[in-house]
Amino acid sequence: MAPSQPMIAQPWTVVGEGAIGLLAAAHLHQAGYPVQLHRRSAGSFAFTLRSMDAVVSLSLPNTVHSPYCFILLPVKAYAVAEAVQQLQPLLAAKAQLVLSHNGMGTVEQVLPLLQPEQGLWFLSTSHGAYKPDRSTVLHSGLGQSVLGALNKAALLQQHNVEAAMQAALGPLQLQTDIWPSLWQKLAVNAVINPLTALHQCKNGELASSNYSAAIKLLIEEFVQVATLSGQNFSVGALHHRVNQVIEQTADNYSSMQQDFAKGRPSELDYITGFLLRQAAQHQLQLPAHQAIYQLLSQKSPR
Ligand code: KPL
Repeated sequence: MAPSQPMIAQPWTVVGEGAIGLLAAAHLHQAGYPVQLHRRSAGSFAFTLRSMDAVVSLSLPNTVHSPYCFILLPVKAYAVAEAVQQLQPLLAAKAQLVLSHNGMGTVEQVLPLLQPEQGLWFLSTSHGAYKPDRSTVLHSGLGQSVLGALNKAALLQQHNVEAAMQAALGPLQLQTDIWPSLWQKLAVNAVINPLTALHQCKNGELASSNYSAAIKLLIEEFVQVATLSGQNFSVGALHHRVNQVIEQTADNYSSMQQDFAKGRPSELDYITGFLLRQAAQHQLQLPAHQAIYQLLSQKSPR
């Protein structure tokens, strides 16, 4: 047997100071990876990570080293393309970029912004984290993640990216085709997020019979557009998954509920909006998703 290679922990740059990004950054740091944050304000960022079994305080430097070789970009879908445009001058020729957000439609925006040898990945996670204040991150729900390469240049660095993301947001499953997982997550988000944003309720309230008809319609329409887009799901299996997430996150407010409550931009255009754009390409109408999109669009800026 060949002697095993010593693992070299590659430096990672985490963009922003959102809860999931800081959770990942803290885990990478604990696993021995050099980590820096790329954020607007200068100076290092000190924060405390509280999880079920530990409290850790750490301070991470702000972008000391460039070009960046390994980058985790856990920013909201609507901010991804602009963030990549701004980062591009700082990226190494063979940089590996990992996107992680709700919704779909950013991969098509980002791929043309990359150079031929820059790799693109998507990580979808069910870890729950939030910031009760600016410098505290609460790891509120243990989850898992799936990771998939989105271009050929990513495959050349598979080992390094997979090992780091395992440390950051594991347990991690590497998928050769990440799209079915992203569509399944989209189904959950396209039901729970707009309904909770519209009715300003917790996820668990969707278990009430008041919402059964709306949930059924949204899932049926989702299956129609997914099928035309080459993704086959059964209504029953998606219903089961949506109910499971409603139950598991019953006490949470969805990210879109919170965005609307706080008057912030939301991922509506990358969740419901994405479905409507896909449907339009196939001359398909999605009346339930269309109605919820219109109601929410009137409520707040997207
Ligand atoms: O991903 C979520 C979100 O809030 O954005 C769900 C799964 C709906 C949990 O709330």
